[in-house]
Amino acid sequence: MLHPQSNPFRQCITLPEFWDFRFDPDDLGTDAGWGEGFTGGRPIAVPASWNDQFEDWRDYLGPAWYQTYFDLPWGWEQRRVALRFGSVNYIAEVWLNGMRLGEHEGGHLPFEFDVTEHVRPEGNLLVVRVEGELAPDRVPPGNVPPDPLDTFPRNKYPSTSFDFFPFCGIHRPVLLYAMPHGGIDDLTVVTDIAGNDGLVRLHLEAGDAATARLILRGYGAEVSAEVAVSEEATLTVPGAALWSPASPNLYDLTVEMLRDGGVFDRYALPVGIRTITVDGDALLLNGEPVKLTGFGRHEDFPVTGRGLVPAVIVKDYALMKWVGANSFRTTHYPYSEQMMDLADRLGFLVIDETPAVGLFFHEDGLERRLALCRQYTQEMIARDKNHPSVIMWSLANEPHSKRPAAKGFFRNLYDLARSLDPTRPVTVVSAVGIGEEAFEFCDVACLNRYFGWYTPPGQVDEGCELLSAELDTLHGKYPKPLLLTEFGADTIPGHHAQPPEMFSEEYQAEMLTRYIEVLDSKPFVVGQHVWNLCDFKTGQAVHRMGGMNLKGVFTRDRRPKLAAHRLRELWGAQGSESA
Ligand code: GCB
Repeated sequence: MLHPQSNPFRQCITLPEFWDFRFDPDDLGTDAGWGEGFTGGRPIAVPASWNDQFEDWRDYLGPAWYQTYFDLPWGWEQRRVALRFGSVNYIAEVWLNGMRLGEHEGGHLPFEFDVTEHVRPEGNLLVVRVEGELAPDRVPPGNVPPDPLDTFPRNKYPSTSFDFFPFCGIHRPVLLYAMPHGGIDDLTVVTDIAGNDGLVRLHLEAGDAATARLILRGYGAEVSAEVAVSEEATLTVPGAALWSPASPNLYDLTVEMLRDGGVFDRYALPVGIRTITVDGDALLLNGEPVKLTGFGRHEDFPVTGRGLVPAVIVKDYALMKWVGANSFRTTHYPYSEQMMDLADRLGFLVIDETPAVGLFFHEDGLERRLALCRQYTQEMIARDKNHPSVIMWSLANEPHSKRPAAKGFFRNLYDLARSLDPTRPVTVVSAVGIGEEAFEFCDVACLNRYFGWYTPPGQVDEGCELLSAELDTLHGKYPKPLLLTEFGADTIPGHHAQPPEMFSEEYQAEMLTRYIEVLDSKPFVVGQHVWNLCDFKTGQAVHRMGGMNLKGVFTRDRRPKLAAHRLRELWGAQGSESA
């Protein structure tokens, strides 16, 4: 699924930043015909969650309605026109000029409608009903009955089965875009290395049985080819400048569609030539072992909630560079396309995770949850397959996999991911550890651990011994690369204690330091991701002071705690990027 772009053949506009908005707590809107337009709305910002924009509606997750008007830009009447939503959490139902276009389930991934037949030159009315209730047969699930097998039930309000606030609303831009009829629909790029040559394999999908011209430029090279649309094409780049965190080299690929001797469509894509493979215990980037340092993170910021804030993205990359991180996991859902584009440019390695967090395996609703997970896996790979920064797909975070159904569930998803993308390793991020049967077939094992925090609390020494022993046991059973994808401690900024004690800045710094010593001592551990880059909003719970998870090494407003300075020493950051 290509991200819309503007050039002489395509045009993309963003719909306005203020829409009309109504909460609908009694769910009257559908029967009252609000899809054809409603009155009495108040202004709301798009993109942004609704929860923090108004007083008194923070915890409201039920139905709400958005509407906006737009005119078509000049010259669009002859074009194919589509309407694209970057992310709406959780269910979106969409009407254009009173006509229901359809609906989409699941936040964090884009969806679009071909509206060529329904748009008017002017006075278009777009209405969206959004609803984000928590339910056991949704993914991620909520309002799940307690599981007797769960040794650490954590009650929260709202009752999520995950540890972040269930923000609702239109979270990423809504785009309207025009393309030529019969133009480029999709493009898949896979890169490889042969000696000093870079190989760029392309598969193009387009409406017309036409010819395409491919041109790859950069680093003194220009390679081109003309191919029939359905054909696989390979461009060979002699002496290729490979993509890596140290040198995030990106070539400019231009695809032009040709008809009657002229160009009628064009799409440009940055291409990073690199390989990512697993060999024994090692993760290899361009054939060389790579070790990941970095974080889990959240799309989370005051007032805007989970809405896209480009300045926060830039800031977070600057913070990650400053501490010496080279990677992150998109915990616990795919991040914005803007975030992924910058990962390519700035040379970050990304473990791209579906929104499947907190899965459980009671028979009730299981089939529906599997269907949703398959949908998310497909949508995520379709969206992100061309990013050199994406080095791994994560099918889920911390599934409650102690029931037998879990193994078949993940085998199904693993096979799907590998069939859609045979080039990248696939993983499941586990809190279960040795009993995580998906580790048998996953290419890499990812583990989250909080020894010295939740259990045993306050004891870093014991925690590190447990960690060390468990890593060895896991690796003994699953001889493959292992990543510690979460470890950390809640920390109140400004709270100090000597000797270190829980919630003090010293405890967090100490715990991370000691964990990193253990991880560095195990050659099969190829990655260390601290939980979390920044403090973030959660529901209310006894273990979530002020409705916040405080495991950030930066505060929610991005100020460093002691641990951020410590990581900078440990990970050897050379200093922030020059201006
Ligand atoms: C985890 C979860 C993460 C939580 C974290 C915690 O294992 O994956 O979503 O926020 O623990 O702080 O408890």
